[in-house]
Amino acid sequence: MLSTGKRICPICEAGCGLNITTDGRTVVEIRGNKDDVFSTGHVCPKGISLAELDADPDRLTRPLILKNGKHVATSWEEAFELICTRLNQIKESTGPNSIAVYIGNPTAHNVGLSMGLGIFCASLGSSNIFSAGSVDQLPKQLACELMFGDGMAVPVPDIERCDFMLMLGANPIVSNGSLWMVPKFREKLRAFHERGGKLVTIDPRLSETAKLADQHHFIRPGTDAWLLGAIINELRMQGLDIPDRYRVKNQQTLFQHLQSITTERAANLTGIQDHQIRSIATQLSTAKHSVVYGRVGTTLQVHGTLTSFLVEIINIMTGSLDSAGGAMFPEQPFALPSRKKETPDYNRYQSRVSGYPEVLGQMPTACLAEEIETAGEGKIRALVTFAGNPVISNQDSNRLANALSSLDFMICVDIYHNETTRLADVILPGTSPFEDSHYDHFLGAMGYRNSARYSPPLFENTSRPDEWSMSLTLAFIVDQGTVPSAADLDEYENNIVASYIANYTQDPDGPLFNRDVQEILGSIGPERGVERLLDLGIRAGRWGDHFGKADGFNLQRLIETPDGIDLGPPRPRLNEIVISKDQLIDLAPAAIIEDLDRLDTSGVSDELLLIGRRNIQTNNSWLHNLPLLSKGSNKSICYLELNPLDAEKHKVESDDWVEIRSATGAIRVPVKVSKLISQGVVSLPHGFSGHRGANYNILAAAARVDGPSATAALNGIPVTISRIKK
Ligand SMILES: Nc1nc2c(c(=O)[nH]1)N[C@H]1C(S)=C(S)[C@@H](COP(=O)(O)OP(=O)(O)OC[C@H]3O[C@@H](n4cnc5c(=O)[nH]c(N)nc54)[C@H](O)[C@@H]3O)O[C@H]1N2
Ligand SMILES: Nc1nc2c(c(=O)[nH]1)N[C@H]1C(S)=C(S)[C@@H](COP(=O)(O)OP(=O)(O)OC[C@H]3O[C@@H](n4cnc5c(=O)[nH]c(N)nc54)[C@H](O)[C@@H]3O)O[C@H]1N2
Ligand code: SF4
Ligand SMILES: [Mo]
Repeated sequence: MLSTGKRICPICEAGCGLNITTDGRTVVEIRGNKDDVFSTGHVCPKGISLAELDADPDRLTRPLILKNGKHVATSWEEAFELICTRLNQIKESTGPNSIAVYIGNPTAHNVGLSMGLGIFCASLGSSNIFSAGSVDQLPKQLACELMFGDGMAVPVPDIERCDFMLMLGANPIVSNGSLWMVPKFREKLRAFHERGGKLVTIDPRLSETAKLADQHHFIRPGTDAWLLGAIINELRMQGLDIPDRYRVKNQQTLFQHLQSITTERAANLTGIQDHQIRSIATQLSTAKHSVVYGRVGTTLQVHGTLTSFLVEIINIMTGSLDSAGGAMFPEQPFALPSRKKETPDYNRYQSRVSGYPEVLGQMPTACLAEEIETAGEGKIRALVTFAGNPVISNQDSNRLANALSSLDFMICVDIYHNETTRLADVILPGTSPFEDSHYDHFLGAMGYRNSARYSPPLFENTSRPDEWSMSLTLAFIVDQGTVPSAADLDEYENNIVASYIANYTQDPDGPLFNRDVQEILGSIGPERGVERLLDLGIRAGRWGDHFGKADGFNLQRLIETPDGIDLGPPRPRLNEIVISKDQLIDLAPAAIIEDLDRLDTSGVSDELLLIGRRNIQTNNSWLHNLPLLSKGSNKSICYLELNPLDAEKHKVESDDWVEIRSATGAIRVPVKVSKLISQGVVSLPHGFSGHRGANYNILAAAARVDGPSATAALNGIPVTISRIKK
């Protein structure tokens, strides 16, 4: 018998609400849910393909352990016993830092796994916590940490009210937004244009989004900080300064260090002419509501943190930061206790070999391989990955794969056998997305609009632990040294929930200050699971019932409104955002000024530079196996785009094969000659390997990083190409 259910798609940041038709345990059809208050019917091929993911016989359903060089299925008990023995041996003999953790991208869309692994990391107490953030957005978060004191406070364009947008290194038509939940971007852009809005894009490639822009400027990869610096100086010459309403410090220091960035020098380095730079500045200063937005092209490059920082400096100068139609700080119903702190979560400790700084409690993946390879106290001997595929997604892949193969013990929590998990001693399978719940606890505060949405599991999962309980079991194992019984795990979860409640009741600025922990513990529901923490955070949030207020939200209210509740456009709230001790926005943190000074010494290069791109049918390194998404040959996605002038120079034509060589390695791919890519730049998607395509990250040197955050500079890699016989 057919029935229907609703579920938020967990793949990307659009967060589409889906209508799902099921027949028993089988998904029959998936469509965009038009009634979803946030996504209003948006869906893409990846969302539709979740039916195939759910039914995929290759998706792992039983734990696997390595026996005589082969992965064989085993029971959960045996898998946990093995993990308990080995992890605790390593922890006791060489300490918690010899066990590293790698947190992959899908954890951001999986609330049970994400909160559970957080508890695991806290129990483990290792300083070697890595994540896909250092091959993605950490520079933006660090910029916000240094500026506002909160790396979780990332402003997003208020697209429904702005009328001028400068977009650098982002392609939301394909990516559906990033650090910005913006489903139906195409329609929103149309409405923006109908209101008279103007979009200017800055990208070395005429991307799918750039094609819809009012103006597009090709830029030499990695030079965005020059462009932004010059725009800031132009804005000053046009009479703009830091508006009085922003409470800031170190303004003069910033402007002094920016002085040497003249528009002429910036034009020379970026390839954008000086009159065009002036025109961008004029459009920014004269627009009623302007906003500057940058993504992967601005973070995964040599000046990722500086560039991200300068984006917000412009938003401040134009008065856009925190005002309607500008760069706003959205909110979500789920709230954490306030996070006031003495100093930024930055550089509190350093990596052992290269001395890279900690960023928001994490080490950069740039040092993962060397920390495994280098002998001595603190050497990484074991790794636990959660929903990540670092062998494909991280830099210097071949070296990293070798390093991972040399580990004493490796556990992967994943739903597939792939380039990373095949190296594991134990693989613990997650559930199908339809067997777990969904709440955007991380991205919910980056929506184009505020909303409250939650999806319960569509199907009951009876055959194995959900990822919250699995992570909690791992936490118990490293905490207590034994595998928990069901009763142990219940008690452990109760204690954890009670300690979370205590964090809220001890927060003098929060609504639960001084309330009774046990009383709250007794009234949050349901009985078990990550839902208890969700209920707690929602009830303690801005719209919450604060355990007593009539009409306030709790989780149950969200369950009863499966299409979500619209909570309106974001409101100005900078006073809540700036949590640095002096409550001033820091315009010149030392790490930024140092990188600004480094910028000054870089020169023009005429090397061929490699950059990445995304495709609507793919999502990083996974989903390629699903029939719906792998229609057509892989060659149709994983090819090198080359400008006609470069093609002529290298004597290659479309469909020829080339070897791309960098300082670290070489890969072979087919070519497509295209005017979409600027001269001197080539573009290739990441996430491929084997028969599906070549792995981009074999070409990325581990040491090529953004200065302040040591995030991988995966874009702008100098390469050479030569035609080969296929
Ligand atoms: N050259 C280049 N490299 C890049 C990028 C680039 O632009 N250029 N982009 C970077 C970016 S932005 C990112 S975010 C990273 C991504 O880097 P990673 O997070 O390391 O890699 P993914 O390819 O997202 O792999 C996700 C893994 O999670 C598993 N998985 C999916 N859903 C679940 C689940 O619900 N539970 C569990 N347990 N496992 C699950 C999948 O099987 C897959 O193995 O790649 C980065 N790498
Ligand atoms: N279809 C699909 N959607 C996805 C993903 C996917 O793999 N496939 N991945 C998801 C993830 S994990 C993320 S983080 C987001 C990323 O979301 P986006 O950042 O919007 O996506 P990208 O397509 O990587 O866009 C980066 C752009 O930067 C440009 N670029 C490269 N180098 C430079 C540079 O030096 N300067 C400038 N100005 N531009 C540069 C590239 O040409 C590209 O157009 O997408 C998410 N959505
Ligand atoms: S755009 Fe596609 S992948 Fe992203 S949330 Fe929507 S349906 Fe899922
Ligand atoms: Mo990402």
